[in-house]
Amino acid sequence: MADLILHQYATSPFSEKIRLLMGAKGLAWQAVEIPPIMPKPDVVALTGGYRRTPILQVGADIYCDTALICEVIESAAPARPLYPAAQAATARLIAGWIDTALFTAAVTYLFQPAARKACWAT
Ligand SMILES: N[C@@H](CCC(=O)N[C@@H](CS)C(=O)NCC(=O)O)C(=O)O
Repeated sequence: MADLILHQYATSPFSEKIRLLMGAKGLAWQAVEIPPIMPKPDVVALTGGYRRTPILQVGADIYCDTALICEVIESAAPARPLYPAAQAATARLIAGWIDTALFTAAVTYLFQPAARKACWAT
C-alpha cells in the first residue's frame, strides 16, 4: 500500500478518530496540517471542493469523510479488525449515529458554560 497521508489538524475530533484507528491498526502514516476553517485553497484543490477535515491521501487517491476512510483502512489493513465482519452494517449504523446526532448533542452541551465547568472541575 502507498504511504498514508492524513490531511488534518491537531484539535479536530474527526481527525482524532482516524489517528486512533491508525494507532489501533499499527499503521505508519504522515500528517499534513490543514487550516481548521475556510479559506482552504489547497484543500479544495486537492479534493475537488470538499472542505471538511480530515482527508486521507493514499498515493494519488483522495478519500473524504471518516466513514469512508475507516472502510479504506479496514480493507487495506484487515488484521486486527475493528468489528466482526458479520456486524459491519450494525457498526456503520452506530458510527453514523455517533458522528451526527450524538456528536452534535455532545458539542452543543459542552459549549455551555455550566457544562464546561462541570466537566473540567477537579
Ligand atoms: N462527516 C465528516 C465530518 C467531518 C467534520 O465535520 N470535520 C470538521 C472538523 S473536526 C470540519 O471540517 N468542520 C469544518 C466545516 O464543516 O467546514 C467526517 O466524518 O469526516
